[in-house]
Amino acid sequence: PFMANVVSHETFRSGLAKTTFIDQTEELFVFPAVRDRGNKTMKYISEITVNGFPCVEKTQKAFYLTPRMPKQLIVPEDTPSFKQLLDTQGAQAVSQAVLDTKEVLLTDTTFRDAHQSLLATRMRTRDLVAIAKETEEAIPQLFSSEMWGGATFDVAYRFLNEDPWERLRLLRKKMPNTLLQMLFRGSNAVGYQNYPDNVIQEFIKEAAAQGIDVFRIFDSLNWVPQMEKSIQTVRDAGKIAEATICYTGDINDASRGKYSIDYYKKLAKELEQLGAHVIAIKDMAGLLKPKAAYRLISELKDTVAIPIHLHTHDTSGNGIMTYSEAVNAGVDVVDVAMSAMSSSTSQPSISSLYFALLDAPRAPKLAIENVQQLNHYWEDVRKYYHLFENGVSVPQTEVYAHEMPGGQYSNLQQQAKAVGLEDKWDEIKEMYHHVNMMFGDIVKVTPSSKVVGDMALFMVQNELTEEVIYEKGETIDFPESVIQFFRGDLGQPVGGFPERLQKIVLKDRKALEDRPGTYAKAVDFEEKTAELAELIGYKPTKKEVLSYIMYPQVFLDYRKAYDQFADIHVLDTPTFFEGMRVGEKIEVKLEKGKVLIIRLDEIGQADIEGNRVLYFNLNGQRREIVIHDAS
Ligand code: 3PY
Ligand code: ZN
Repeated sequence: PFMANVVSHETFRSGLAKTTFIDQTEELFVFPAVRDRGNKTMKYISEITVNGFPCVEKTQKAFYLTPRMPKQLIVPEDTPSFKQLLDTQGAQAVSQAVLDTKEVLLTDTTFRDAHQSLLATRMRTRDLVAIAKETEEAIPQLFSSEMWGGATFDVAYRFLNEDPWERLRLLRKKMPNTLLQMLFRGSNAVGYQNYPDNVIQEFIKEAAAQGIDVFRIFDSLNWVPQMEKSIQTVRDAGKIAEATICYTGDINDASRGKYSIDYYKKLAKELEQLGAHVIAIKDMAGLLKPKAAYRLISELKDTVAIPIHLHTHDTSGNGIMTYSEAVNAGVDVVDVAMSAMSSSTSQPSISSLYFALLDAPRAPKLAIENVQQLNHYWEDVRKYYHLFENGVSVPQTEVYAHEMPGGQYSNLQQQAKAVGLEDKWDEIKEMYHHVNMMFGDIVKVTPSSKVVGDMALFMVQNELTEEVIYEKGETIDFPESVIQFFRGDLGQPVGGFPERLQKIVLKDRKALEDRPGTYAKAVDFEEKTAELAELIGYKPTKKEVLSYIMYPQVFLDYRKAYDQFADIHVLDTPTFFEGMRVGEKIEVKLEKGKVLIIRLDEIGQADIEGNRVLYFNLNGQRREIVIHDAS
């Protein structure tokens, strides 16, 4: 391609080329494939520059510092690696090693739940990968890094135009000695609905093969039959099955009798008997108060012989105190995040916990100087994501009343805004609590939390009260998610459905009483592969087929965007979210030795149809891109 570029170049053909022609003519080095990618990249940049990033208000692009990287990390003395232990001796050995560790162990959620709960899950792979190796070097004592699953899977495709499997591959490569952990929604996998058993099984097998070591498996109603198959599949794959109890209510509040200490003990025992290697307590809303934590952990430690891993959210501001009590009671592992990505709706801060437990018998082993250096990176990178901040920056103890999960708070706020109910937010939170009670006081976490949220929004929007629902329910069309819930599509809630309301919602539809998975027809993977190949024009990988089965339209839209814009995951984050300023120059490294140097020179006036021309300079050549201005 180089010679072709030379002989076809205007200057060369005109005979005016000097001996410096090759050295000084940058475009000779722009080859067709790169040129095509250059055009696609500029097209994306133009779209964002003119119309802004989807779902957020368009703003002037801010100026950012280059994130500070750790300068000099202290190399900790020989630290046993749980990852090596898993690979050489298996999950059982890890479980035993955790029990044998005197200090409390830590899971770092910065790569998953922290940004899901603070920044609408929008953290890009690029910003995770850039600090992954340093994270492993700085804190090799971690039990695990939670970096995949939950909402990150669909959000990567849906809003970031990137492939979540690629995130896993890259992080696996950068963190070979750390247990990588994912959040898995039992029969809902990484989706919002029930999938056939063979889809659940194939997904787990593939995730394990691609590098996931620890599977935190939960069910959104704490219904054990929905977790059984997943636990077994993880065990069969030789990985760590962390079976989960979602915590709701308050064990020390006698008026919430449904979720008593005995309820949780019985559940823990059942999960242990199903073969869990670890029990997770998932306090997704941050409702576990300090004294209750002491009691819950003490009694669970007496009930089961496997490690207990506690997860909370710091919404109330009491997270560190809850952990401190849990550590005193013997909890084995707790979830924390880098300070700059911690607190409020996220996990408590790793650094705060370190100092809170300093000199305590079970203080975690950490080189705190290393942690603080990593934190500088996060202080700077978080600024890139200011468009997605949820506005909660101070403790909110009203979470004890509404019980909304950390990850749902900002989502529901967005949903409310979208239907013009922004100013009714306080009412919606109250209604959320009220709906929970109407539903019989259920466990609220994805996707059951979404059902409660949808119903609360529906009632506020239509000015419905509980009384009206009981009186006129026959004539009301309830939201689809509410109908599905009462039909048993998500499984059975603790203590069953409230019958009267169920009848009103379902009208003459029939409800399931057993596991939806027993009725779901197995997916024919060969057929799906052929179907997808037809749609995308090449033979998809197993990973792509799984993504397509779980999110057909989202996956196809992602492929379409990929064809249009190529791999825009290589763009720096400020440009990805905010486009370019006139006069700005950026560098885009496509791969080794292939760099696009892009300068935006001018944005033309919109023509009568609303189209604008953006004038770029790409590696020394003038380029124009036409974009429709949707404003
Ligand atoms: C998820 O399922 O994504 C959650 O984080 C639930 O807390
Ligand atoms: Zn969480």
